[in-house]
Amino acid sequence: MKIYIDGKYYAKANAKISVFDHGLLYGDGVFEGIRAYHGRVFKLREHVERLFCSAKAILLDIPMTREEITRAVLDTCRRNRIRDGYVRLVVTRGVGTLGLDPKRCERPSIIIIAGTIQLYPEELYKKGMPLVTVATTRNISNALNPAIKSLNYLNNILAKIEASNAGCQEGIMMNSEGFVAECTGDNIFIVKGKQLLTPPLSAGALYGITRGVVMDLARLQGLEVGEPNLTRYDLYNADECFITGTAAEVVPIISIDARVIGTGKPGSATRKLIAAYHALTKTEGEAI
Ligand code: PXG
Repeated sequence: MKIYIDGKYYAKANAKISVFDHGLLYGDGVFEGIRAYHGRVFKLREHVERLFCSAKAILLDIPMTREEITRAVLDTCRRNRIRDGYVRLVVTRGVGTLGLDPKRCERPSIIIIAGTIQLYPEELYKKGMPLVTVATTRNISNALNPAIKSLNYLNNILAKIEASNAGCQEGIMMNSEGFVAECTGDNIFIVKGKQLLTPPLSAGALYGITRGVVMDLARLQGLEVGEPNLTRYDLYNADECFITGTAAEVVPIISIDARVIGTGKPGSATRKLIAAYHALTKTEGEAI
């Protein structure tokens, strides 16, 4: 495995950054998780754009252009002979002092890891997954905006621990007003009649790339797509439910807090969207 750090490639054992990097000391940095399918990197432009938006929000000046980052991601995939895999793109604030001040950090570091991915078992997509809601509230936007894909993921990790303790692989987080925000590493959708609904970004959701793709596919399939505030009641009484994310893709949800969703089996709209998503990953993306 060859890992990219600041323009150079290192073997896994030698791919290291300083203990004084504020990415480690304070979670001060931003990241992206990206998939490669069939020798192409899926939605690379969108991921690079979101990385720059996250960086801008934390006043971090990435010392490379969008084009340079794009080329570096593709080159890292090439050097690792990745055709199907997962890319982790990280920008840290860089080496600084033990104080908080990011101005004292020398230069942001850019890290690209291109590897394989631990996928959910195929069976899960056919049978569906149970979910629980968790007590940990999603970060409020005025504190740490969930739109920023920052290296500080403790809010999500605390929620993930709760879900895991309850025997679930994902958990649903509410915002401080009690509306549904998103899952710990995935966006959430419900189907109600002809409508496909997902929480608005203002409810505390990440602007998910998969979320956007699925909304476009749903419109093509004749669904009305909306982004209203949703409550737990809305989830429990949905016809269908699914979650989306780069790693998970589209996973059907069959129960939430022990309430059976719809028929208790993946619904027809969900299955159609899973098929359409797979078809897209077969044909789209930047060639490695
Ligand atoms: N919400 C959050 C909080 C995320 O971290 C998504 C939604 C889905 O976004 P995309 O753009 O991927 O459709 C994410 C995705 C994991 C994991 O292990 C998930 C993410 C990052 C790293 C790991 O589940 N982010």
